[in-house]
Amino acid sequence: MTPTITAFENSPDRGRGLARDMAVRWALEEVRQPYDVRLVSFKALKERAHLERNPFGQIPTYEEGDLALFESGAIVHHIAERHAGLLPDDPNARARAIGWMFAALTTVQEPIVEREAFILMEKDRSWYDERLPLLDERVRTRLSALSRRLGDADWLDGGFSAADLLMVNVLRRPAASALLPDYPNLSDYVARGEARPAFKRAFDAQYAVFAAASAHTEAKEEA
Ligand code: GTB
Repeated sequence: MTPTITAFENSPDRGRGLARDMAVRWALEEVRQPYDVRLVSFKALKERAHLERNPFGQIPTYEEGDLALFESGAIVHHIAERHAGLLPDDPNARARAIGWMFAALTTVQEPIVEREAFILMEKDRSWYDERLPLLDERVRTRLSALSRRLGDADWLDGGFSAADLLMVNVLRRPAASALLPDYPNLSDYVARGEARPAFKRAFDAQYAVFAAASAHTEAKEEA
């Protein structure tokens, strides 16, 4: 059965593949599972039909037969459980990979999202210049530890897994990528993830949505 995911009809990231449908698209592409996409407007996110899919009124969601899921991490985990290739078979290695999935979405992502929200919402505040270095430092604490652990390995724990997929996705967020040049092995790690054919297919698919929406807007403006 072909799953259906949701994504922004008009993503504010302008086709940069930063919204969280990207992780789900990437996972589906890694396992070569075709999927349909239901594009949702900001207004529709908060309407009943979508709130039944996700009570928080967010994308991405995932529907497959009787199953409806929300939370990108849970969706990627589900895809990884159902298909070969995204989690190791060895039980201990699998448990560690799942641990790294949580680490990406909690320990590493939290300070990154905090920095991002601060830049977005408090740029004009008097305390901005004083507080930003503190938030930078919190992100750096995580990036330093991650960089030390990764060392010169290609991936977090053996072969590429759903954990790398989520971690690369987190490191691609602007608030992390701005600091990444100080961690060359992490920059290389992200580049390795982005070089995967499945990543490229996922990126192109989400970019096509942005390109179509832009063409539509331009045509309306010219009319
Ligand atoms: N924990 C949830 C998950 O991982 O699935 C978080 C989902 C989430 O944050 N969804 C966002 C959303 O639907 C879109 S991705 N927001 C609408 C709302 O809350 O009303 C977050 C996002 C949005 C935009 C960019 N960007 O423009 O760069 C990046 C990330």
